[in-house]
Amino acid sequence: MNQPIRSKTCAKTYKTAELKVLKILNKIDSLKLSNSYISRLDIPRSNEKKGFGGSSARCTFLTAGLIFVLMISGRWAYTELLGSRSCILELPSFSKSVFRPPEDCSMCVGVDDVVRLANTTAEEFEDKYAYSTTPVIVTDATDGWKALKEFDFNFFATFYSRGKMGKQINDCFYFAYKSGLNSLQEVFTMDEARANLSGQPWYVGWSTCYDDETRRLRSYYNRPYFLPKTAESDMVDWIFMGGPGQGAHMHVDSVRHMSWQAQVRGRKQWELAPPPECLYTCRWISFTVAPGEILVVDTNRWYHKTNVLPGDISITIGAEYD
Ligand SMILES: O=C(O)CCC(=O)C(=O)O
Repeated sequence: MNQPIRSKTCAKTYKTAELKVLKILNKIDSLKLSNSYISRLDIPRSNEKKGFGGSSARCTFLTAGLIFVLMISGRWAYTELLGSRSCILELPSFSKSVFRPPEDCSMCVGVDDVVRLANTTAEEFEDKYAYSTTPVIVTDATDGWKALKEFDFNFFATFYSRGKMGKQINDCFYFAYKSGLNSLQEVFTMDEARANLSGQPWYVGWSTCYDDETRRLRSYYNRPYFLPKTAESDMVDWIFMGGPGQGAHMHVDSVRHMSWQAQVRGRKQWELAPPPECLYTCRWISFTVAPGEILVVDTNRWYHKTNVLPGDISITIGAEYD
């Protein structure tokens, strides 16, 4: 009898905690406080240790235990009964950020701004930045890219109207954000005024998932020259597109590797927030990426949100590298 009641309490505690953190982040955001002001705030820390003995700790422990048991039994059932090596239970993606291990705040202490670089080398980049948590913008890595001239809404509408894209090599990811557009098909059949950014605002993102799709898109841009020589990128690219005032909400990723993102059109503002456990020791960072610039940031560790600035449609293309 007790178990369901406890689980419900746990879920509620999580939801409340999550909402509180989001409220605080939104409040900080709406006050437009400078990074230096936020990091100087005298915030009482007497509650910091409470979590380890109180009901929230019990909830964490119980929920983690429950999930662990479910995963193990799911895996066992699948392997034994169906003879497969795949997992039967896929955790929802939000659980990855809820259950991520606490960060070591040395990842963000002293990282106060984005570094702007030009004329670097793959060796220097690998040495100093490729696998670090310092966000970097490389300003000279898209020279000669056809994408800069040719990518716009109509390019992608035509590109995705051609049907067959080869062999599927990955899951196809699509993010509607607040657009209400539920698929790429809906994106590319929206009315003309909206597509031209004079109707209801929209912003969407998606990953490539067919081999010819990625291959054909890659003929419009090159592998950034500064990536480490040995770094591989799989056949998956990410595209984000939409109008001013729109962007991705604050979140942290759970992808496998570091990634780069080239701003092909438009200007986009990024805000990076330290993980919640480092909010008192690290700063928020905010910067703008302009057309032709490439951003490299560890989105698995920095919480991040984006906002397209007034002007042109924003189109970015990027990929992970190992
Ligand atoms: O480019 C954007 O607007 C969002 C990118 C993002 O959220 C990501 O790469 O995880």
